[in-house]
Amino acid sequence: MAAGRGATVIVAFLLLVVLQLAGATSAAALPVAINTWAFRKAAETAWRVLQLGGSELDAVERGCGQCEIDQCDGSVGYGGSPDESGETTLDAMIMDGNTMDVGAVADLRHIKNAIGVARKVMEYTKHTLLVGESASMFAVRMGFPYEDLTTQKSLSMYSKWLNQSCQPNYWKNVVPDSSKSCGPYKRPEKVTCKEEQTISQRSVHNHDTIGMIVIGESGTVASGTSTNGAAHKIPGRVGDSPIAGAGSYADSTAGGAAATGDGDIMMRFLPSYQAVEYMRMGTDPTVACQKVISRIQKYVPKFFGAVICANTTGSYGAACNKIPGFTQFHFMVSSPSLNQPTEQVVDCI
Ligand code: SD4
Repeated sequence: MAAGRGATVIVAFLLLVVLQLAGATSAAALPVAINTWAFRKAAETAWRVLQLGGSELDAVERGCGQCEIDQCDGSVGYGGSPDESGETTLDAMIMDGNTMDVGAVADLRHIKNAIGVARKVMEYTKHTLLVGESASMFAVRMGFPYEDLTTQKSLSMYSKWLNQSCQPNYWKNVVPDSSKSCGPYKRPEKVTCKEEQTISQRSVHNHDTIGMIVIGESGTVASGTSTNGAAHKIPGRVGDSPIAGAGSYADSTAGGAAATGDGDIMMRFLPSYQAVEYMRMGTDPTVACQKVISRIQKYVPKFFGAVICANTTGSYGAACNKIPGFTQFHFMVSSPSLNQPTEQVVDCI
C-alpha cells in the first residue's frame, strides 16, 4: 500500500517535471522580438518596453524610434541619405497583426520621428499612407516638431556626390549620360536602352532599414520599419519600407516579416507578405525567408537584400542574397531563452 502510494507520488512528480519543461519550452519561445541588422539599442528598447508591459505595437514603435534617434548606421532617421537636392526624407510603417491596420508615411520631410507619425496615421485617420510635405503637416497637427533634418554629415555627403559628377544616381536612358554627368536630364530624341546588370548601387555601407517584428506572449504580431531610404535618390522616390507587405507585414494568425535592402527591387515582390503566407502554410521561418530571397534572385540575381521572419510559435529566421561584400546578414533577437537581446547571423544564399 505504502509502496503503491510512493510510486504514485513519483509518477506525479515526474509528470509535474515534464509539464513544467513543456511549459518552459513554450514560455521560452514567446514573446519574441527580432530586428534587421545589429541595431542593439533598438532591440534593447523594444524588449524593455515589452517587459514593462507595453504592447507589441509600443515595442515596435519605440524600438524603431530608438534607431531614428541614434541615426542607426546613418540610414535611419535624420541627417542621412540626402536625395539629389540634398534633403533627407523618411519612410516608415507600423502594422497591427490583430486588426491588419497599417499606418505609414513616405517621403516625410522635416519630422524626425517617422514611425511615431506612422502610428498616428493608424490611430487617428482612416488612411493607411500619407506622403511628402502633407504628411509633415499632419505630423505637426499631431504634435511633432517641424525641424531641419540636414546635418553636417548629410551636407558633406551631398557636396561629395556633386563633386563626383553626381555618381551614383538612379537615372537611366537619359541625356546627358547619367553614368558620367550631373543633370538636369532629359529624355533623348531616340531611346537606346542600356541593359544594366551591375550589382545593386546600394552596398553594405549604404543600406539599412530597421525592420522589426514583435510577437507577444499571446501570439499577437506587430511589425514596423523606418529608414531614410536610398542615398542620392531622385526627389519623391519612395522605397519598400512604408509599403505593407513589402517593408514589413504582420498577421497574428500566421507571423511577421520585414525586409531591408534595395527597396526599388524588393518592393516589386512583396517579400514580407509572401514570407508570412509561406509561414501560414507551415513553412519554417528560415525557409520562408529563403524562398522569398530565391524568388527575387531569379529575376535580379545581384540584388542587395535580406528578410527576417518569425511565426506565432516564436520560431524565427532570416535570409539574404549573397553578393560580393555581402555574404552574411546580422540581426537581433530577444526572447526569454536568451539572457539579453542577442546578435545572430546567417550566411547569405
Ligand atoms: C529602401 N529598403 O528605401 C530601404 C532602405 C534600404 O538599401 O535598406 N536601402 O530601399
